[in-house]
Amino acid sequence: MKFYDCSTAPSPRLVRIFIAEKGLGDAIETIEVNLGEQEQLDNTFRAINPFCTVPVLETDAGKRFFTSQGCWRYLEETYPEPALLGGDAPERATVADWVWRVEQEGFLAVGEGLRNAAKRLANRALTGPHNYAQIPELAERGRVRVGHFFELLDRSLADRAFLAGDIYSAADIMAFVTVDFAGWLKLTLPDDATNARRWFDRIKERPSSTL
Ligand SMILES: N[C@@H](CCC(=O)N[C@@H](CS)C(=O)NCC(=O)O)C(=O)O
Repeated sequence: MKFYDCSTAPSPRLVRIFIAEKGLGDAIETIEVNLGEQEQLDNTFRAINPFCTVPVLETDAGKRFFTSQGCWRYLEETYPEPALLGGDAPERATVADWVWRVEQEGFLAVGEGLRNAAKRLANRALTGPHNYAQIPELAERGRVRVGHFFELLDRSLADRAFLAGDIYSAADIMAFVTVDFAGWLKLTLPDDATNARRWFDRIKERPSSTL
């Protein structure tokens, strides 16, 4: 299997951590795509992924998956243990609920804040093959939404160890990567978000968190 990665970017990090948690680090060849040099827009990479984004996972049979959640799904079905997308049906549905919520209200909010403000991303306000102009109001809105996401995290973790329940899951991976990603906007979990801070420190102890 091949994994097209960018070591500095948050979306492929979602898959990097998932691969490590499955214990598959040595079984997968990693190919670095330099987003700083805009390699994702080169014809060579477009031939691999016409959507011009990482991560991409390629099976030995040449089948490719173009989103972190597609990559997760393939890895989970192929290597079920440890389950990261939930064990039984209610758990799987709960993990899916949380992954959606964290992506929409956290990950994309940080992206909105960053991509509509960073000078190096002028005209690249959205990822993909098309150029879009930045909208400064969206940068501001993204920052406000991140604050609301932090509040949601803290509230949700008041009565449980992990986002989807008692077991670490892909929802925690997405939320952990999102909190780190928010650091790019110099936004951090507030001091009084004690539940979210406790959860964050616990995830940080996992060896995969450094990837
Ligand atoms: N929802 C997609 C998002 C993929 C994505 O946007 N990846 C970013 C890196 S975090 C990218 O490839 N950016 C290329 C660009 O900025 O043009 C996923 O989870 O795979």
